[in-house]
Amino acid sequence: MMRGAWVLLAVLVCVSIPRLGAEEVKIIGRDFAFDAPAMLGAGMTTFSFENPGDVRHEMIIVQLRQAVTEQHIQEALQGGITLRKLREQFGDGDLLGILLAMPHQSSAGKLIVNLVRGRTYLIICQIEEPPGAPRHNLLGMYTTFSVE
Ligand SMILES: [Cu+2]
Repeated sequence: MMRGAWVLLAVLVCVSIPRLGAEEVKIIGRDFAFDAPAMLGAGMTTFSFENPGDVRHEMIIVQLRQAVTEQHIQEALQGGITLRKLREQFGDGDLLGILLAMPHQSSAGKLIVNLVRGRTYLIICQIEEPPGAPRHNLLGMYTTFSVE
């Protein structure tokens, strides 16, 4: 009887544990472009970030509002929009998270995001390095991916 209860408890615990990080996706931040998939599946997704370049990079993830495209983002960035304004104008909610990676290293942490089917997400780097350089997104360091 007691043994049966323990088995039942073990089954319940296993069933109720969310599948955190079931899908892992590596984003690569080069000097100065992202290598990222154009399409990802919905659900919990673990992002890691690798920097093979010679300067520090970050990857910020933002969920975009419906009907916002990479073209909108490109035009806004070329117009000199700040990240805050970009998020307010085109983002759906706050930033989802940031990963940072030093040159020739991977980020120390990972980022788990629950990707929503039918939505588009922006990945962007705002860093200005070396000193005096333009923000990396102005050099091409942004991209979008869609979730199916
Ligand atoms: Cu960068």
